Amino acid sequence: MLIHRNSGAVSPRSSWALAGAFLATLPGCLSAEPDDTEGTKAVHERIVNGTVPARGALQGFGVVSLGGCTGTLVTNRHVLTAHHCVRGYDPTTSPPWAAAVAGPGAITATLEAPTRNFQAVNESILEPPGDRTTWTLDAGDYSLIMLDAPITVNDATNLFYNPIYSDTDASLASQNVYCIGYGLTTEATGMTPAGNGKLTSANMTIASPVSSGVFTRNRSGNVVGFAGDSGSTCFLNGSITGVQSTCHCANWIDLNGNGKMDLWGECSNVSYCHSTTPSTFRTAVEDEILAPLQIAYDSLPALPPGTAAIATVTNPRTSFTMGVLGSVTIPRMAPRSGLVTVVVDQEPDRTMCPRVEVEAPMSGTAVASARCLGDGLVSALL
Ligand SMILES: [Ca+2]
Repeated sequence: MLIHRNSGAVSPRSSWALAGAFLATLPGCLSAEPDDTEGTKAVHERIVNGTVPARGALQGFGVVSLGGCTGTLVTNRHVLTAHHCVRGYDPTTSPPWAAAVAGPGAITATLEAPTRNFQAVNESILEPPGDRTTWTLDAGDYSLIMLDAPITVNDATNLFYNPIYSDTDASLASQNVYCIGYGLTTEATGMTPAGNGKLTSANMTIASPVSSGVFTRNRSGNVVGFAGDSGSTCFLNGSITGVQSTCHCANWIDLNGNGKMDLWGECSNVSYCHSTTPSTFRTAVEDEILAPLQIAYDSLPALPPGTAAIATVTNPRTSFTMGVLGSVTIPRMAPRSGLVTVVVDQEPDRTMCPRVEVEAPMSGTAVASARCLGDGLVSALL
């Protein structure tokens, strides 16, 4: 057997200290060089001692597996995850960030539904501002994946939207949140490496205070994030609160006897995890995913200026009423890939206005335009 417990030339205590110095900032993600030692996929962070849901029971949260990391659908075609999940990160190199981001098709997002999985791959990736010399873990460790096709959620391909928490970062302090991730669920024990990754959820508390773009979730009730949960979020009242970046391994077992800690398979105790806060990514993500919405109805025959036609406008993010005769463009309004519907509830007298459905494009403006017809024309056309 090649398995040893706290063995090797280096004493466990000094190894622990050395490891600790590194571990506080180590991400646990697929793209950060999986470790195949002893057949272990040391990887990615995941919830320990959480709840395993029935298959597909959590699909409405839009949490996807990224094959070693976790992501969260913001729309049917956008996945929020950690930056180190889309660009390799190796703390032993300088700079630690890999030269290239994952190319198109390199990352598969998988959503578990009750009877099958839905998948799509990355078409492009939005990275944080900066470059290899300025990017960091923890604060600012986020990316947005644009998928090549929509992922079906609750039987629809264009109705999904996960809002990003809109209040201040500081207001997250002490909040109880609902966390979902695909990370490992068991820590290393005795002769068994950490592993058993699968979709798991848990209620956790955000530590106080929240500042500098980072929040912490401490181990509590023996529940804590772990490798493979990287990129995952926790929900508060249905909103995305953050993106998990790093976890701290407080103790480990030298299962392969090489005198050093091999993440994450040898980690026997995770004490806390860090997430980047909404303020670090909210604007960049919303700029990317929210299309301007132009609504323009005219009429035939032309109606006098000031004639009202009031419509209900609905998209996956919001619903509101507005006058639709004439043309107006509303910035940052329609989730891209999402369905916009315009239903005219109050038509001008003796006029019929059609309902419009349009899918917001992945770039450019979403346009909902139509023509209201006077009743003389309607009967003539019929
Ligand atoms: Ca080892």
